[in-house]
Amino acid sequence: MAAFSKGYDPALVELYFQFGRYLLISCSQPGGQPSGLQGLWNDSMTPPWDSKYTTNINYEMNYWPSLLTNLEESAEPFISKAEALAKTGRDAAKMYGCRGWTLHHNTDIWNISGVVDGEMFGMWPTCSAWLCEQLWDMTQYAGADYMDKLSRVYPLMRSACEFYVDFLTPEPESGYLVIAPSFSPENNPQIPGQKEGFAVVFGTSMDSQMVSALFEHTALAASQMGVDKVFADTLTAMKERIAPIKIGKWGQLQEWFHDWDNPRDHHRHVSHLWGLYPGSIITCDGTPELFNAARTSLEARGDVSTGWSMGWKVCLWARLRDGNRAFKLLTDQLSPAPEPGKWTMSGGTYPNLFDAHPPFQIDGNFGCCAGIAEMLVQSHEGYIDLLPALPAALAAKGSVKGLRLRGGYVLNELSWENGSPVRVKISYLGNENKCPEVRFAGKAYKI
Ligand code: FUC
Repeated sequence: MAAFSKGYDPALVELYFQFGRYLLISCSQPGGQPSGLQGLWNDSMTPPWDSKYTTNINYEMNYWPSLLTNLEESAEPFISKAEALAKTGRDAAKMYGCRGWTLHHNTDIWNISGVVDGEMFGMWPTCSAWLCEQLWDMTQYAGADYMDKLSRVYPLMRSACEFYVDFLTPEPESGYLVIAPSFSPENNPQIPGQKEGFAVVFGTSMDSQMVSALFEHTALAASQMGVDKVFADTLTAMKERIAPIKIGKWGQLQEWFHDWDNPRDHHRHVSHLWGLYPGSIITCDGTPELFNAARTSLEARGDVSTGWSMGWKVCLWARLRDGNRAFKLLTDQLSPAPEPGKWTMSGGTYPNLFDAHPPFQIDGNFGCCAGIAEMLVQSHEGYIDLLPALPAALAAKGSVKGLRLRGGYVLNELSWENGSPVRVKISYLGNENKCPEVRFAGKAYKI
């Protein structure tokens, strides 16, 4: 591993990818608990962050590889915990006088849903939107059993939307609907000239992105299921009034409602880029200006950070179709971590290939695993994009088989030489003879 950054050994990338899959198989089985911060492997009675489920990035990242890398069974504990949280989360919604359910930045094995820890962490009331968006995305990998998968998660999505219908409030000057109070997870605006920091704000970009996406997808799900037409129309109308994603004075995708982003802010959370990844509302084809602004923001945020932050950045640079930068982040993460026991924000990997926050935190393994797959194939823009972010270090020759794709497809085989596909085999998870649109380097192919 110490030599990896000098030699780029593709076999280590393959080992690290398969190790991520192996870890997910090992720590998330149907009938068991979902993967916590240390998977299942916590040996302390006073573990880091109580060995719980931090739900403002870490818990969700643990499941980014589950459908994509063909480990659907591993997602069962994630789905069943969401069903439990949709019950306890009704108490959190009632705390705000709202219907439905929500969740804040942290939960545990008893599925607590209220505000916990300090105000810099706890006052974030939009986690039900993130969990439901991830459940929705999981259904998009289904083939012939799509309606079965959708009908299981739709009630959770609908109930979460009830919370936001009640919780959204008009911002006085613009009239845009915003989430308030809230903040952009664990970050605070560093406004030049403003002495005192503050964290609790309204209308953060992440909140607006996730709630907008949830309204759109829940309305779509309702129409696919032929239910809740009036409620779906309400969601569609309210979505149009939610504060838009904005581009600020230095060309950045704004993290805050106002143009407060500091280009020297290197915070580990990149929450305002949720819509680029794991969301799919900021795309090259669909929203090119936001796509470019997201790159500007990610560039300014910097590279080296905690292990999970670098895992997220591997995925983000892959979505930006910059394979070499994604690989650079992978190299930053696949470098020796400080000795165990140290608490820093420097990421890296321990000799046993476990991710380091530091200390040990398993989410970086899963973020990088998903990111490696994202370099090789993407399916979030309505077509299958082959080798969208293939790093030069892996371009000479390679192959992958068995990745799952949205639309109900399986990439049975993809092999490449000198950066171009030489053999592609795709099948549909059902009896219909469905043929997807397939692209490589921007050109469409019928297969
Ligand atoms: C969030 C992150 C920290 C850490 C903790 C478990 O608070 O900001 O870096 O990963 O979760």
